[in-house]
Amino acid sequence: MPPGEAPDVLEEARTLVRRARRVVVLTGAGISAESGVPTFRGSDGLWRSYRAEDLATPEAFARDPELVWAWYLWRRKVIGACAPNAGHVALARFALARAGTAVVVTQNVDGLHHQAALMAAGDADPGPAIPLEIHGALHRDRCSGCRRVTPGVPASIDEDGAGLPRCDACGDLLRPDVVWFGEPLDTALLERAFAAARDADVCLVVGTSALVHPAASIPLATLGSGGHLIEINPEPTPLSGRAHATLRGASAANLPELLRDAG
Ligand code: BV8
Ligand code: ZN
Repeated sequence: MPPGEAPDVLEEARTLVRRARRVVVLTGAGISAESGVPTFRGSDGLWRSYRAEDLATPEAFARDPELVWAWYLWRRKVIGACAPNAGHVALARFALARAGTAVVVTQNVDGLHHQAALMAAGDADPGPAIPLEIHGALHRDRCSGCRRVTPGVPASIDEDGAGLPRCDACGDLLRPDVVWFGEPLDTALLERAFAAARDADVCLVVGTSALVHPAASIPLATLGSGGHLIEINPEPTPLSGRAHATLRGASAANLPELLRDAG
């Protein structure tokens, strides 16, 4: 029994998942915490005393592209040394076993769900476990001008003083291929996420403070269509009051327990 779990709540949550025809999962930075990726609003989330909301904006990039690129290259370096944890792998195995009736939606840009899907699938098709990355992906760059998407420049680029990375096609500044505050999310991806949530009998919310919208509204779509909400988080969130079962603990221990033989 993972720490912080009462047997009846875990059993109740396991029953909800086993009985669910369709499941949607929404994850946030907390699912990657045990892989060593700093969260956004936890004590480890600061970088040079800046908050994500200060740097992850078009205004910050226009004002000081060097500072914003330094933050992203630091994150690219940190995340490059991180691997999926037992929570990512359990979720990927579950999504593969459910073969299309379990949809993973993530706010994370660290790519660890995608890596876990490839690990869990082996030679099989990882498709059912590939997440909807609604806030983009840190390991890709996008051109500020022509929007061309390319593999991310190496995190070491700032060490050779090459200056700001520019687009080979049009010469405009590159930026990380992520969604900044004040920017719209990809509408097709977002609609797929909300459609999965509306269809789901269970929404599993893992490791998010549920403060960032529109992502934090995705679980409400499951509730709105009569589904159940299960939350895994050591701390309470604005969604906790709507949860039918709350596993008040870390996801790397709780997810494998919750999803054991639930595929
Ligand atoms: C938009 C990519 C419109 C970049 C990110 C007022 C009210 C409501 C909304 C708004 C508002 N004012 C402004 C808004 C809109 C704004 C918003 O929501 N702001 C918030 C701060 C109030 N949203 C936007 O701007 C969005 N766009 O609305 O556009 C529009 C439409 C048309 C035209 C123009 C505009 C864009 C939002 C996307 C921002 N980009 N990331 C990057 O990564 O650099 S958001 C960023 O926060 C990350 O994606 C992150 O995932 C996300 C949410 O944070 P969490 O994942 O929840 O992480 P956090 O650290 O907060 O929490 C971690 C949790 O894990 C904690 O609860 C902790 O207890 C738990 N935990 C810790 N350890 C563990 C654990 N859990 C389990 N196991 C553990 N071991
Ligand atoms: Zn370009």
